[in-house]
Amino acid sequence: MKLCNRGADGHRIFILLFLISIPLFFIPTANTQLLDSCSTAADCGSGLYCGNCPSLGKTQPFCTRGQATIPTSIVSGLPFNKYTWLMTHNAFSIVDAPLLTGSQRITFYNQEDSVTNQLTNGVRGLMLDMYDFQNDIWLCHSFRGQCYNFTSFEPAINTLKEVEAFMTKNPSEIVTIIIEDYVHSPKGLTRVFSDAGLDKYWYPVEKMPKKGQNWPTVNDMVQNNHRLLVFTSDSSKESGEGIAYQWRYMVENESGDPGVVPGSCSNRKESKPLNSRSSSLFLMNYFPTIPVQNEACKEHSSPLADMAGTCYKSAGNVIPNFVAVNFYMRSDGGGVFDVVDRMNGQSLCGCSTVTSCQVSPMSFS
Ligand SMILES: *[C@@H]1O[C@H](CO)[C@@H](O)[C@H](O)[C@H]1NC(C)=O
Ligand SMILES: CC(=O)N[C@H]1CO[C@H](CO)[C@@H](O)[C@@H]1O
Repeated sequence: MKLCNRGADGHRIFILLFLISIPLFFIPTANTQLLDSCSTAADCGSGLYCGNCPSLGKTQPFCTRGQATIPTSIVSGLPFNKYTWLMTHNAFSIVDAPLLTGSQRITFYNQEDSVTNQLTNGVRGLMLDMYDFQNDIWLCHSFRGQCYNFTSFEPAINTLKEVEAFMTKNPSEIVTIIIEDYVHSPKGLTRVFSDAGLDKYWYPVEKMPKKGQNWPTVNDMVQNNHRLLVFTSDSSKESGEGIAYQWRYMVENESGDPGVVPGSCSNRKESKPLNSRSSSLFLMNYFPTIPVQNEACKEHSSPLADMAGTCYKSAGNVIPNFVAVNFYMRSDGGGVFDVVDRMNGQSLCGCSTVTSCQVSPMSFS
């Protein structure tokens, strides 16, 4: 039997909050709803921000979703691989990031807010490109396996410390990091993660399911403090440093432009076929090769929902565990947040969206 809450959309809750707020604040215009017009985020209700989408002909700013639902706060106790998480592609490649080497940067940007803000908004997966640079490990959006001043962002430890601070403050949250790994300095990655204080949350590679079995439940992972999953694209790091080689644990369909062709969802060449059952995690890439801020809201509207259906079929009816996007907050309303909620609803309780699932008695917040 399906246990879905009937009519449990934000609507009723909003009206309730609205009615409560009137006597308290006497501001009848407060708590503007999704899609209402706005001039700043303060005009919009909680979890919303003030966005726009000129590429869909919407010239006036309006309230759009800006925060993910944390699925474990509604349904807990299931294996980690039953959940879908929002992931930011090149989480570090942030518009307006300071120029630490003094050189102008010549590269593409993929996000607009800090990693701390991304995590606070419910992003639980970060894609980071790591390089040897200036006798340290840096995050760079570069090419040919080498970082230059003009493609550099910041020392990796800065971002990893943001992750550490978030995980320490939020002891029941699980975070996944996927490294595009160009680091050759011996034990360089091991050192930077441990210097950031992240080794205490490390999920041991020897405990990762290797034959497509279920992962432990999210509750077990939290109880054991195995809350940080790190994957590298460099296969030698698994035996060398105990860092999981991504392609042993995960299938991934094609990224970049081939990943956004409607009706097609092919695996990228490093990945096993999407319908392979020998990996229990599935990452769905959904971003064009060249990121364009003003186009992202269009990409995150109906084409994303359609693609989610296509990839679900290609993967043999498996729902993605990670949906990786650029400019994650951009949408024409619900965006990637709604898509992830629908995926979680389907896989966690068989309901149309996760907010319709009945709260499980064992839920932790
Ligand atoms: C890169 O930046 C550093 C300062 O951080 C500077 O010392 C170095 O000369 C720069 N390299 C080039 C090639 O501009
Ligand atoms: C190798 C593999 O699994 N490829 C599949 C990727 O998805 C498309 C459908 O979108 C299938 O046709 C391929 O077989």
